[in-house]
Amino acid sequence: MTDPIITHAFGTDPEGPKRIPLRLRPKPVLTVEDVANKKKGHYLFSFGYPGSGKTTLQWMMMNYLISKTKFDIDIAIPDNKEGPDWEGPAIINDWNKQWIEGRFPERTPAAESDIREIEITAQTTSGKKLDANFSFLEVSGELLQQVVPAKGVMPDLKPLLRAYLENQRLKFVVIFMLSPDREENDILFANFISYVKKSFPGLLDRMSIGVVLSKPEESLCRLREFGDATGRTGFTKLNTEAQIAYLKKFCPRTYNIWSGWPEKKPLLSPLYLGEIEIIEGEPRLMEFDFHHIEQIFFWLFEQFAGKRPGPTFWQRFTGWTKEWQ
Ligand SMILES: Nc1nc2c(ncn2[C@@H]2O[C@H](COP(=O)(O)OP(=O)(O)OP(=O)(O)O)[C@@H](O)[C@H]2O)c(=O)[nH]1
Ligand SMILES: [Mg+2]
Repeated sequence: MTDPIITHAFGTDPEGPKRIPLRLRPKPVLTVEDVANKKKGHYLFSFGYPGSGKTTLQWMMMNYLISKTKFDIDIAIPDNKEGPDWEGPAIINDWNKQWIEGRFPERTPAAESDIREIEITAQTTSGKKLDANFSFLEVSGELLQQVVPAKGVMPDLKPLLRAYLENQRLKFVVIFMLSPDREENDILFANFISYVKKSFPGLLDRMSIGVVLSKPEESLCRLREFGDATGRTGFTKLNTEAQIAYLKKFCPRTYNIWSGWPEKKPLLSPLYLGEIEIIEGEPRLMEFDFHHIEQIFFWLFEQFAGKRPGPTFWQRFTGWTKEWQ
């Protein structure tokens, strides 16, 4: 197959159009039009300040899906306006290489044109036969914090992000990434909900929410240091009681949003990744732990597919559930 001729990449050429090698062509970029034309889709939208662990959640989830064999995954190569978009598989390959070395993924670049979408189909390989199709976005927290109004500054989101939220055929699972190093988390999350209510009527009905406590070791230290709303400090682990105490103390408006959500079970979970060591000033994941990410993924899967992965009736009946514990 010959390369198509591209004329616009390096300006006009008086001698006629040139062939441009694949590696020098402009990257296909997701456009507002692409997003507005989407006919359907389930989106995981991780939401939080820069550095709150949004990419880390998605990186951990993808490496869990790749490393464990409970799911067979397919990464989509969508046909966008500019041609086939290979960015999804390229990002996952990078994350997989970083995973092998225990390195965390890089911070997401902050321009609107840096927003990326990755679409996955995950099929169970054992237990109940289920599959889920969903996408997630790689967006910098710099762009998300624009939903907070200030004196003389209206809340806003970039047109590409608005295009997702405006498309009534799409459904969302929003995960609030609650990192212990930002006091203003509550302001960000509560203002996001106000912004959605005001700007996208009906969207909350197409949305599920979850709260993930990233960096759980530091979160527990913070709860022990400052105490819960009643002054209690003697928490020894970040169990459900401690997570709720943490939310009530440090994110009271988010707690009310979470506890009043008109859905049976909005997620609340810490995300412990495993053993982290600082090597030459850089954090490295030396030993990984998939327990939390697996529970988070099962919950996500249930939001997307309507059913939770697990053993079949017969496997439960005969006690053959080891793989799912
Ligand atoms: N100790 C610890 N560090 C973590 C954990 N999760 C993330 N980090 C660190 O936090 C850094 C930032 O995390 P990211 O996932 O890139 O944050 P982000 O929300 O995607 O940030 P932006 O893309 O800038 O919006 C990582 O590179 C890690 O160094 C965790 O569970 N424990
Ligand atoms: Mg990021």
